[in-house]
Amino acid sequence: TARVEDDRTGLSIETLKRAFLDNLFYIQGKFPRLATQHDYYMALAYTVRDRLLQRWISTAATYTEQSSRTVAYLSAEFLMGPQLGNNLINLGIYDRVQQAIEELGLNLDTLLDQEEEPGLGNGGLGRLAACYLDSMATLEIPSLGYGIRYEFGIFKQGLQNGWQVEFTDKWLRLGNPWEIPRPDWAVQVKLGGYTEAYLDANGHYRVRWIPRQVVKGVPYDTPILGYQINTCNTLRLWSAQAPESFDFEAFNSGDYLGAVQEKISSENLSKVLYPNDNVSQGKQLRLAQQIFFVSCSLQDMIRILLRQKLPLSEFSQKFTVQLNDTHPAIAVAELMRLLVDEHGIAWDQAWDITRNSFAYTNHTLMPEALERWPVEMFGQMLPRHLEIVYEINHHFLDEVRAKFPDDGDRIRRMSLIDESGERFVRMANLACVGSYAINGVAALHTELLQKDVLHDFYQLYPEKFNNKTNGVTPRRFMVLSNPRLTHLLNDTIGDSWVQHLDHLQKLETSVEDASFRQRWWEIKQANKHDLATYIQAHNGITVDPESLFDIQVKRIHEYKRQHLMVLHIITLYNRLKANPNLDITPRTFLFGGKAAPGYMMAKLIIKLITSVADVVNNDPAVGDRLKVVFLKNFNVKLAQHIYPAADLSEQVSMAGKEASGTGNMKFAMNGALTIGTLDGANIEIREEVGPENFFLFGLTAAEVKALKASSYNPWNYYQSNPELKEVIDRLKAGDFSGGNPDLFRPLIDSLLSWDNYLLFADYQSYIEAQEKVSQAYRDRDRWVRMSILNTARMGKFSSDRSIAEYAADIWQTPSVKIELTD
Ligand code: 26Y
Repeated sequence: TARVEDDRTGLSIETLKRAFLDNLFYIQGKFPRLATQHDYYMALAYTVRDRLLQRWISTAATYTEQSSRTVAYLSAEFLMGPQLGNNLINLGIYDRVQQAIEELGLNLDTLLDQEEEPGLGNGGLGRLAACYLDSMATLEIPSLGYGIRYEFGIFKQGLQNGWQVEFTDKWLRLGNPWEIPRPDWAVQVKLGGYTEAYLDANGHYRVRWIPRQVVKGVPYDTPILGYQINTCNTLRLWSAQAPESFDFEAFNSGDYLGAVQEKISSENLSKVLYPNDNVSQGKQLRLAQQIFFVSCSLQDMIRILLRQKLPLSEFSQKFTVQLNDTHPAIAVAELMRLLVDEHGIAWDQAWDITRNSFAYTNHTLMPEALERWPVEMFGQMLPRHLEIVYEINHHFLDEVRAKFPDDGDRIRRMSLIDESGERFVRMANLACVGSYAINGVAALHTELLQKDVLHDFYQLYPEKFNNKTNGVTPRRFMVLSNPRLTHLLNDTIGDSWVQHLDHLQKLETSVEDASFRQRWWEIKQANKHDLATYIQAHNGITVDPESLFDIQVKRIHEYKRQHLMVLHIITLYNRLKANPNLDITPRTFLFGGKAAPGYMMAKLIIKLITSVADVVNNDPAVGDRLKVVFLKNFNVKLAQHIYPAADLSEQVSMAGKEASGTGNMKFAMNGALTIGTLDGANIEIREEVGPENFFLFGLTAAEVKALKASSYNPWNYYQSNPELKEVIDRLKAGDFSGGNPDLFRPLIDSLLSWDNYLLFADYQSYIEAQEKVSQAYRDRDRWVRMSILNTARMGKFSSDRSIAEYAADIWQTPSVKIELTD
């Protein structure tokens, strides 16, 4: 008798169709005549989730049986992007599902487009965490991602009259089929109140913390499947709730409204993601979010350890805890508290365990991003943690004094407490002291950490420092987002590159093959055509797919210098106005990115871009030669349409400011050429692709430092460079603001009087490099060769390589094979 495939695990087209219709009926409660496209999306998502669950359970069972050493990746942000398409790719059933869906008279792209992406991150740091989860699963490394289940993720960006407006991101409104709540594993987190000392039954001095408030953390799990492997790890996000017992008391005492208030204030903890990228505001609720998810996660790890019958002394053998920047760095004090206060372990032993458990990744050189909490606020919310921080500091400063006697300045700089004015707890210092490894995210960044930002810690603990250059997952950013290119690559060199990105090297011989080059060109054109269609639909602007697509997408920040690209656009515009018949390379300039809602200068940069777009796009003298487009609400979903369609990737930060960048990698993998400074990972990308295949400009980090030390004056550049002067003068005159000279004044004034990020110093070099870009693009054959070589040489920038290095050098986590049991 023919065996009927299981409805929940079978992968044949017939079974997939049956399971899909079943889920539509029994989960969505709809039948085809009433179902919306979103209902169909949900039915498909549940069909896929069932197949993940089978692998997930085998994985959990294996890890438990083997007590596998596990990475706990602690991050306040996970910018996952849509899940359905990625899971289809990793399950290896994309084509089959596409066929099944078509046979049912539906369209897979339409269904994929229904998914509301979980925007639980700001930008690079959060997206890196998501790429790393994919790579850890693919490399079969046991891992748990721990974070916050924000009810509202990063705001949705709208444009009104060219200005950014923010809308709440209600991503959970229609339900989230990918998560499974685990209320039985809920834990409690204490806040506020006071501490008191007591003697325990053995006469030992102990401290107990009497909190003012207790919040319940409920975990929601999302399965993270590796690429064509059975490993299915977990992303565990904590949602804050009021504990029943707590508001009950208030209720019984008659304070009903107070009880409800308490509930609201508890649930606030996981309400909304702070939308700041690279600036810390020191807000109390933000500190509460940090202790909330960190305490939940550490308690969860201890539960797992004890369930496996392992003693607490083996915490650091069972887990290695990666701190994604300082956002979870309070974990150092919290683990000490759990071990010493709650589990009765002696301080010295607890400190050994703690120091062997944590590793810290730094992501930024921006001074304003360094987190510091006013001691007053910290002590109000976390009275016991403040005592513990003081105690750690006491021991630590003794250690510093032993190695560097009579060096008061060093003590003041390294202390966990900043006492130069109002007192602050320094989270980077806490992370450095409490971790066995400290890493930067690109070679230059790690070097600058050692030289500047963390120099004192480097002198004390040189052996802790190491570099881990970032990477991105080729599954999402090539296979899923660029199917045309993927087919060509598979046809040409087979598909092993998806797991071994360095195999793309095999493409190098095809550079000489004219028909391959032709296919390469046609694929880029087709991708550009798709993006042009999107732009037409969303912006109402007609762009020419034959023009050079010149793109900058990332958070809006002065150090990233979106406005340098604007200076170039106005320069070209001025040239065309002066010489209408000028033969220039037609370009489409594309921008995308969100500004932090409180960052006025970033918002003004968006208004500048949209204002320049209005003038340039509507000037008949320009015709179709220049088009400027601001794509609103740049997120992972949109990013996946953009990278494959780029000719030129703009990576133009002031050297020494962008820790790594990861968009730079996504562009280059998809065959875009880069115009960039010697900053972050740009340096390593240029090394890999070859200087002849990269458009370099601008000062080096060392030159930036020297110029700033020698009292830089932007005014001199303005006076001595006629094209630059004309650009600024036109802005000043109001040529791009309907004659209003005030609109962009804050921006112009800042450039003319400080120019903190040296746009004027780099202007001429940038313009000249752009000239070379325009020339290169005119020679199609040469351009295509460069484009192919960029893709062929990007092997290093797979997040698989990064994660393999973390595993070997920091984590010491062997991979664990998962067999499917049914
Ligand atoms: C303090 C808090 C408000 C804060 C929140 C978010 C501080 C920083 C951030 C985000 C930082 C971030 O995204 N950094 C980026 O990390 C990427 C991954 O390592 C790098 O590629 C990128 O250069 C860096 O800016």
